Amino acid sequence: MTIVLHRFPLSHFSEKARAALDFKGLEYRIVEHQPGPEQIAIYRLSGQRKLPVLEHDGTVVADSTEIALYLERTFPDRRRLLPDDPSARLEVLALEAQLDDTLGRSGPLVWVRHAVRDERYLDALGAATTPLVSAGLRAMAAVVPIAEARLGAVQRRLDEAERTLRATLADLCARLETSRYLVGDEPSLADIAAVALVHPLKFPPSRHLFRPALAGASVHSIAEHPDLAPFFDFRDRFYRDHLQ
Ligand SMILES: N[C@@H](CCC(=O)N[C@@H](CS)C(=O)NCC(=O)O)C(=O)O
Repeated sequence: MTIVLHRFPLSHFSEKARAALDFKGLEYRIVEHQPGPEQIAIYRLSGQRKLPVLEHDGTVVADSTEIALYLERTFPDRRRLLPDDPSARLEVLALEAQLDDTLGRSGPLVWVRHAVRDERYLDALGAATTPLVSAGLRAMAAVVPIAEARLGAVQRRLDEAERTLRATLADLCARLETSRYLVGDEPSLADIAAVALVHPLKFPPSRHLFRPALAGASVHSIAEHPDLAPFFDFRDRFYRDHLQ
């Protein structure tokens, strides 16, 4: 049995699929890709251009949710991502879908907005990623603040993404006041989605980071905000307890 995970190094959806593999306790190999012309190979493999993509014994699965559900179906004896109880199961699936939509879509926009203004973070990424990624970030750092200042539509879109992201993380903090995990007292796919989809906002304590030096690098204004500490503390604990 060989499992291969194709990912982009900083991608939060890729991290969600990887976290699901860890949670199930499966062995796997990671193949790193870069956005751009390499995506032709991803298209040839999976019929679409996005990552993550999983290969397992001749089966190819795209999309982080599909990958998690495939692993759950294929390895039912491993630790469960979904509860047996039908109503808890629905709640987990609904929260996971909501997080894909909120953190998944708003995260990259908020990340760009704040990362380009965070010199410490840009330096950490510059030292720990490829020259191409570093140059791309520096180029965005020059362009994004100007686009935001001059184009009302850009500013409105980023404001909306930031409201969504902060409200979602505040909701997750509230959930953690009343239960050990996001849905009840057992970890599930909803937790996997939440902890992984904030990936580049604060790189987790994981041995599968693109570079070990990324661990702990954070976009300060979001990940170190005291109101959001309960969630980011939970996130780091979850990695230590359940992932690698
Ligand atoms: N719904 C997909 C979303 C995957 C996705 O958007 N991946 C991004 C990286 S985080 C990507 O491949 N972007 C490249 C592109 O859109 O060409 C999932 O859950 O896996």
